[in-house]
Amino acid sequence: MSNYPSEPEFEQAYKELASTLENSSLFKKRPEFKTALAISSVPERVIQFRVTWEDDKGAVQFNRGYRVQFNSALGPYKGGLRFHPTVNLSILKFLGFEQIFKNALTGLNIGGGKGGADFDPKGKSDNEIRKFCVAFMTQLARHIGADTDVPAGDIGVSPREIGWLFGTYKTQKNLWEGCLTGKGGTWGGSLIRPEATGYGLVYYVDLMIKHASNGKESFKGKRVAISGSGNVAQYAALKAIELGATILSLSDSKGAIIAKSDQGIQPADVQAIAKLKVERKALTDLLTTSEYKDKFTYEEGARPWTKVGKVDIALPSATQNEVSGDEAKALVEAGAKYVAEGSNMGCSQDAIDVFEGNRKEKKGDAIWYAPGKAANCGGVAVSGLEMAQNSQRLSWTSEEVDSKLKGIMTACFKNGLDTAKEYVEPSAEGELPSLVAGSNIAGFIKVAEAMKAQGDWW
Ligand code: NDP
Ligand code: 8G0
Repeated sequence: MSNYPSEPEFEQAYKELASTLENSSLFKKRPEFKTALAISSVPERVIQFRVTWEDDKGAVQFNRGYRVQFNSALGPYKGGLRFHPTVNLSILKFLGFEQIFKNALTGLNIGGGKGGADFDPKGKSDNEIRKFCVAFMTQLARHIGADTDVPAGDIGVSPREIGWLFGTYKTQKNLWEGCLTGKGGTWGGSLIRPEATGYGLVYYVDLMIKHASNGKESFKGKRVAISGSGNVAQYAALKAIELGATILSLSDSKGAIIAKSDQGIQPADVQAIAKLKVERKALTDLLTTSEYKDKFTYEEGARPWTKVGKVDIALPSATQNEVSGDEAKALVEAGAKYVAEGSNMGCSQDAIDVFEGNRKEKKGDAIWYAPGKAANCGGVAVSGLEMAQNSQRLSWTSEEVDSKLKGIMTACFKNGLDTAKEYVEPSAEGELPSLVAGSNIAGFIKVAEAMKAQGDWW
């Protein structure tokens, strides 16, 4: 029976975490953690507000705005803002809930939150988007701050929107402080923040490959299917290409492009797509020229997973539930050995069950699944580094930030691996540890201990 009939996405995220804890030895060793789990599933605070703004015709428009301040045991609430017509409380609660444990896995002092609005930037002018950002922050400003809650971008919120939001906050509060991350590099943003999620994802998968192959293999020569064509997908593609991989696909909400040649999607193609996406256009707009028609086939309304042929690595990087159980089976059939979520809850529970089942059955030769909580934590980690730089009023070089990002991804991978070994009995010798169970347990223990110390449960 459902405890959250009107919040299916939140319920899915909660059950995914709870089931991995329940199927481990955690509650046998620490039965009191059951109370901590129940209490941590209720947000500390949920803020909902009305956003009215003026469109280019001078008419009034309105949207629903939200901020879910889920857990502040480890630090100020931290997590992105999503502007997308599908945004609702269930989606923001699932994102905020995952954010708590992901942020714990970064090893930095950041709590978990998420926010956004059911505003659709598509089909809006720059002027309308700016007006919306001003109206949104006019409401949100009273609830956030550098030591309270530090939002950032997410789907539909790029550095340009962060600029407009930041300017509104600063004007309203008369305060220049690190109240948002993902700011421009010349005015308080961290270098490498735009790249961080995609790069971090690839660094994480590189560690998976090296671990599973005993250091014999790397990204070199691997065939990689990627979904999405926004911030995460673009930088994951660029880093994987740099490490010698071939990118088979990218996609957007209308369909997928599949590379025709063995060379795959090239850096110049990714740059062209990045430019297109700043203009809020669809991938189909790219295919109006003969240059791109010769390079790619277009699969209308489809995700790439069943369209790419033989594949080694799958990186869902668009949105939640973008790999179904059947698509997971198709990926296994197509030879995929690694699946890592760039997107949050990119895989449906059915897909996770397929991957985890295969891992248990096939020991060393299995498909290995990494959850978003671990694999995409590089983005929020560099946001945490941006907060540290803002507090110190100085900026680190790209090399410094990139090297810290690599260190954080390595520690996160090792933490998930070691925690799985400690709390999950393998079904057979030689089985790869469950990164989903290990990462969930490691993140949860850290948060639960801090909550207990602060009197949130006893
Ligand atoms: P962007 O807005 O830059 O890009 C989103 C991409 O996903 C676009 O290609 C978009 O297509 C596609 N997309 C969005 N919604 C849907 C949908 N409902 N169905 C199909 N395709 C969709 O967002 P990001 O790249 O920043 O975020 C992608 C994912 O990664 C999200 O799940 C986000 O939460 C997660 N993430 C992001 C981090 C970051 O630092 N940005 C950090 C960690 C996770 P279209 O262009 O047609 O709209
Ligand atoms: O930097 C952030 O706080 C942020 C922004 C967008 C997404 C995420 C995430 O971890 O999902 C974090």
